[in-house]
Amino acid sequence: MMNIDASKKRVGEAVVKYIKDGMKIGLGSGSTMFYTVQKLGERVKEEGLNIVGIPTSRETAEWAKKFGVPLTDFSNIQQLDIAIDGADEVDPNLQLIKGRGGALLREKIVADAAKEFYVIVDASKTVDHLGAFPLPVEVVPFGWEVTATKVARLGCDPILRRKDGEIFVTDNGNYILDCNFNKILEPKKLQIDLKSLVGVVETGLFMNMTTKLLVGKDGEVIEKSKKDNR
Ligand code: A5P
Repeated sequence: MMNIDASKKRVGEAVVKYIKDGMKIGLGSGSTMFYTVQKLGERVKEEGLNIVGIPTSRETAEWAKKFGVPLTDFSNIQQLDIAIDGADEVDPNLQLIKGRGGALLREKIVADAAKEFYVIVDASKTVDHLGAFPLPVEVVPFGWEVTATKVARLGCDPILRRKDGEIFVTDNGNYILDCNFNKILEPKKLQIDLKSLVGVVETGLFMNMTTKLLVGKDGEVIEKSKKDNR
C-alpha cells in the first residue's frame, strides 16, 4: 500500500502526459500540483515543450519560476486549453470541494476559463457525499460577522479561518469561513443559496466543472471522465 504522498506524486506527474506543445495551462494549487509543476518543468527543459501557464496562487507561481514553467496572465490571454488542480473532496459525479489552501476563488476563475478541467487527487479524497470536509466560503472582510450569521442559517456553524493565530487573508484580500455542513445532499442548491448572500465572494463547491478525474491509488492511477457518469 503506497502512502498518500507517493500517491500524490504519482497522480501529479501522470496528468502531465495530457499536455501538448503550444498549450495554455491553468496551474492549480496544493501539494499534488507541486509534482505537476515540477514534471512540466522537466518536459520544458528536456523536450523544449512550448507552454505557458496561469497560476492560481502565489505559491504555485513560485514553483513555476523555480522549475522553469513560463507564466502569463489574463491581460495576455482569455482562454486556457486545460486547467489542472487538486481537490479536497470528490463525489461520484465528479463534483468537488476545494479551498483548503485558501486559493478557491482564483482556482475557480482559472478552471472556468479553461476548455477542460483535470482534477488530480489521492484516493483519500474520494467520498460518497460532499461535506465531511468543511466547505470553505470566501467572504469580504467588511461585515464578515453579518455574512457568517446568514451563512449559518443555511445549516452550518461557520468558523473564521486563522493561521498562526492571525485571521487568514486570501490572495484577494478576503477572509474564509470554514462551514461544517457534514453531508451536503444538494450541492448545486447550496452553491446558489450561498452565492445569493451579500458578502459571499465564492464558495469551494466546484459544480459541473470536472472534465477528467485522476485518482492515485495503490501505485496506480485510475481515470474517470465526465461522460462515464451519464
Ligand atoms: C487549494 O485551495 C485547494 O483547493 C487544493 O486544491 C486542495 O487543498 C488540494 O490540496 P493537496 O493537493 O495539497 O491535497
